[in-house]
Amino acid sequence: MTDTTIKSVFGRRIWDSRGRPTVEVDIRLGCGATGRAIAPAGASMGSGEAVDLRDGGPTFGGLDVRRAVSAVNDEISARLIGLDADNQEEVDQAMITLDGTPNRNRLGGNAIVATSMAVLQARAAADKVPLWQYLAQDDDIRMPLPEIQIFGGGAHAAQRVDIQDFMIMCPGATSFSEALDWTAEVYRTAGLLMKERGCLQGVADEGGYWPAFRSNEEVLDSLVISIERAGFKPGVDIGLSLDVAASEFEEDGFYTLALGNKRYDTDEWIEILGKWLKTYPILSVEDPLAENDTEGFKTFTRMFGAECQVIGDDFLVTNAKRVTKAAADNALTAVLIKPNQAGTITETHKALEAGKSTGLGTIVSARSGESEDVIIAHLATGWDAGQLKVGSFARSERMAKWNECLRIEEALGSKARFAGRDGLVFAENSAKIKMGG
Ligand code: 2PG
Ligand code: MG
Repeated sequence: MTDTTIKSVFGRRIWDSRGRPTVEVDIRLGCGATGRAIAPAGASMGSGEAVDLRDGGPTFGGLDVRRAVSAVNDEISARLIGLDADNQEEVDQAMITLDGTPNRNRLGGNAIVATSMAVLQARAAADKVPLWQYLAQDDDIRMPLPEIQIFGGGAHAAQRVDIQDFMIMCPGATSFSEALDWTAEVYRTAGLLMKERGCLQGVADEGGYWPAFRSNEEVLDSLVISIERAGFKPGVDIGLSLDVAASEFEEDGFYTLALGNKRYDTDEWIEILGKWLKTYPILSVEDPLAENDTEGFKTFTRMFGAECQVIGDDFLVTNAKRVTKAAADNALTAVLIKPNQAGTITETHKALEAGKSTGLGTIVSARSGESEDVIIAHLATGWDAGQLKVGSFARSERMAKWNECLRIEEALGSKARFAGRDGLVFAENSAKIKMGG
């Protein structure tokens, strides 16, 4: 019998993709297997998320994580040594109880999620198989439909435009690798377009082009032009996907656009989104309304849920109870799954299962602050999420995940099925979902 007892837990401070401190954890098991994981970090965050423990004070803008690293090396290590990594739920529950707060602010969401992910990695390593394979066991799995950012915005680009992520999806592709090929052409073409217009100003936090535009609509137009110029049919081969991240510009029930300098109530804002849905081939919209605007979510889904996938991110914060409730309310059609929002692997998996069992689409997602850690590529495939959101098609913290998926697709060989358009979940069986077919 393989000895999967946790023998050592070690935390260190390293640096994330924004040059900010973050927590890395190494786990070693009795059999000698090891696992490593790095905590990601968000910029636009839901108020119900597990929170990172940051040191405050003058260094690194108050973002240092020395206390979180100490929590790993002292309290968490003492509690976990001797537990069996085979029982992930017991390990995660031990950390939740030890922390004792509803939002992990004592030991730190960053300390706990990195430890939880590292334990899972070590457990898979004990079986000498890649993580995706350990998670899938004998289940049928699919390569996820990727959602890839072309232009950044919102909190990731100093609010230059209001919408946070302008992305594409390639449900018309026949494989994961073909979807990446198509995206590479669109991303390259978008760069050329920006250069031609004299507005190529580098990239935003997730590698998408910096949005030096005059309006949200101008970004949408540029996205469609880039798809066409790259040789694809918008709305047939490739569709658009938006993360509105509306909590970032909502206050007291009003949505205020920085560029238009205008304020809208929920119904007026939904009307604007509706116009965009009519004008552009949009397949998916994340957080169209603010996290506390449940009625707005319901109205939006009732009006447009059959035309586009409606994803909850800040609204659901990868919380199984919220997912189940929102599904029962018909407030959306899909849920974003981020391990560091939930806090542990066990809670993340429960949120994903809550989504699947209530018929929602599931999208495993990176954060805007990332690293070389590729665990989400394994979770998206091994748990058969159907969709994966990583950021753009540039910068190694993003490409590492896409490239890991290519290796998984290769390892699956002839068994590699692409989720493609089936990964997307609309409110009803809509015509749009047939695009590319
Ligand atoms: C999101 C993510 C990724 P952040 O809102 O979905 O785009 O951003 O990590 O800043 O929350
Ligand atoms: Mg989001």
